[in-house]
Amino acid sequence: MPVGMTLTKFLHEEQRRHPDSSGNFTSLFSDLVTAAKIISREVRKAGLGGIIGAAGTKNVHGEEVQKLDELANEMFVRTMEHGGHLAAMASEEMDDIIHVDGRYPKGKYVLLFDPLDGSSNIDVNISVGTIFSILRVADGGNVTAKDFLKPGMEQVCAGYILYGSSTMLVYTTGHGVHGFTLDPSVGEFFLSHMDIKIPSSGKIFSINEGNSRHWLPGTVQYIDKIKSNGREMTARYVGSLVADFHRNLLKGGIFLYPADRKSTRGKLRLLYEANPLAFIVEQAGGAASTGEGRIMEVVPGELHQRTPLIIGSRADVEEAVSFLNAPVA
Ligand code: AHM
Ligand code: MG
Repeated sequence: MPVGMTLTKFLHEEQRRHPDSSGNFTSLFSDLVTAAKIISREVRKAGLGGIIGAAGTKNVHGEEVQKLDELANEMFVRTMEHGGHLAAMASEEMDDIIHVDGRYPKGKYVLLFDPLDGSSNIDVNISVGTIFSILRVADGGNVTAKDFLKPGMEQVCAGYILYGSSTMLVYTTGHGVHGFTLDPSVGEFFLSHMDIKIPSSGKIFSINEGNSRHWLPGTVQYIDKIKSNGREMTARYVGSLVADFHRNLLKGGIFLYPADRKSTRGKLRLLYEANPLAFIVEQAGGAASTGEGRIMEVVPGELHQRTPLIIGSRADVEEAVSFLNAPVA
């Protein structure tokens, strides 16, 4: 792996290697990296700024406090809107799509994002992250919510920024998955994980067992099986999808937020969470399923659609899906 390879340099080299990736895209991605650095800075000082608590409270200066997830949302929009490469955005935090302000030129991409995934973990200093997905649109001047309702296979780029023990950016444009770590003293992301491949199976399973009373029989049988078949599985569940996913991507294993009797369509959002992570995991050699089919092939019906998500090492996902689909005995 090349030493001292910055994300900016890597993006330019990728652009040269893959003639299908345009300069516009590289420039859009650079804006995104800037947004990532700004949010990372805010997350790092959240405990000092008094911005971890509920919105509507006042900080020591008597100013209105914004919750960190709302702040991250606003910073993402503000940093991205004037670059000239986006036609519109959609955020997990906002009901409707966000049109690029008329003062700025419109581009041919749309950006979907979850500004701060795992927001229930912010107050307790556990890793959170930003997840993003980029689609190309035919007519940037005339974008509607329908332009966002594309199956995951149409993503041109997806990634996440994890604000963990270090800040990492992991992304794919369909040419493998690469990870970069922010060196805060230099203010640059450096290549730290080149061409990430997820192990074909792993020992980790991640599921909220507190929901077990709502589970469908297939989920019960699958979890019973992996706990008792001598494979020495270990449970890990942080409750920030992006953190649980990242760990399993590097170590191998499976994450499940299946449909159950309480959340009949699952909990996680197809466009902001499942699709981008599905693109990444497939590029890393893994798999992502709704329990019935490939996540990347689901045709969305609405912006904030939920989906069951079973994602991780390919063999583990295939095994889980065979249980979830099994006829009830
Ligand atoms: P959020 O986007 O509002 O933070 O919600 C999504 C989060 C995921 O990060 C995480 O995997 C999941 O919700 C945890 O849900 P639960 O607490 O039901 O296990
Ligand atoms: Mg989320």
